[in-house]
Amino acid sequence: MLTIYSPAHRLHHATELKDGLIKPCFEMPSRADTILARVQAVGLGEVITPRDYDTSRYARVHSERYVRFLENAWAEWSALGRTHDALPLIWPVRDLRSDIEPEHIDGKLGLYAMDAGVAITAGTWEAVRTSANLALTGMAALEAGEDSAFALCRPPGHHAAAEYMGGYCYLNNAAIAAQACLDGGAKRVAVLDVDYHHGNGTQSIFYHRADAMFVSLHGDPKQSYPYFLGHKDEQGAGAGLGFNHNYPLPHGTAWDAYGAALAHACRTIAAYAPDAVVVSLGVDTFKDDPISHFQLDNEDFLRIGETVAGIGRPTLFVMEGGYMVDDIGINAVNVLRGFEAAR
Ligand code: SP5
Ligand code: ZN
Repeated sequence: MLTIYSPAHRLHHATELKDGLIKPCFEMPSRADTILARVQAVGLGEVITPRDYDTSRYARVHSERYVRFLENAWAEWSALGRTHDALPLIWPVRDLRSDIEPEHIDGKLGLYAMDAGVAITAGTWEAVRTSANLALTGMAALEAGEDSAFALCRPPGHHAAAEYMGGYCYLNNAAIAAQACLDGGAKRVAVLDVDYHHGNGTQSIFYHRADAMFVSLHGDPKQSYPYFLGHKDEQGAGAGLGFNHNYPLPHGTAWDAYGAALAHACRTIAAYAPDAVVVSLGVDTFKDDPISHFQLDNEDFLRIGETVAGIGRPTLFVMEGGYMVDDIGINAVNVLRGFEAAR
């Protein structure tokens, strides 16, 4: 399987607000490099660098003003003499207005963030746009006839919606790639999200659409981040009704229940007959993940890959979460090896 990787991810190395304290971010550079080392150790296949794409490709799923904000945020923040990470500190909840973009960077950060897990640093934009380009390059490989590809994205993307960042995510790499697939002439695309956390951004982007199905297995939002989306009754709206499927699962979920839900999810996708499948590949479902609460072991990730292979469509894997760095390479590459073995 082809892997798309760039060392540009290292330009983003941030802090986050966690349990009331500013701490080093769990989403750290060693994650991607550990996965790359495993890809090379097992000889998964060729590793290529991404093509460059215009920001208009991101604006197919994000608003123009949001993309402009991401591009300029560090310059506006550092112009105030601030040299530490940029974090939001006020949010337009409920009846506050979000239609008028504030001029001050503190207002913009609040408008465009859902939480304080998305610090912006000097190198963030370069890493973020390169991460999206990895996913676009992966989708281009499928369009050129590859059966599958692995976009080793960092930072991740699935919490980012049309106009907000959150949960370590800035641009929604999976949604950008899925939209590129449709823009290339596909009729239907499906996104399968196996990250521990609900992919609220991807769901939001495609919620009213019938040409993009979103299917997610995740920790029940009553117990787990992102808390405010990901329930079973969210089934899409308008033309998109029936094309959004959530599988919220309780703390402690292990392979028996997880595998059954995944098999059901994959049958739902196969029945939709998408031209391509984008897998939001988080491995924070691992039993030793430091911020999550499922119980999958190393071998279970092989089974995830096998089950996804059964959908039988061209498949782009897009890296999302996973914070037990010691095992992240084994777990992510096990999904890809399980997939290949079953094809
Ligand atoms: C891409 C991705 O996986 N983003 C995850 C963002 C999660 N951010 C907040 C996590 C808070 C978890 N707190 C649980 C404490 C467990 N001891
Ligand atoms: Zn996650």
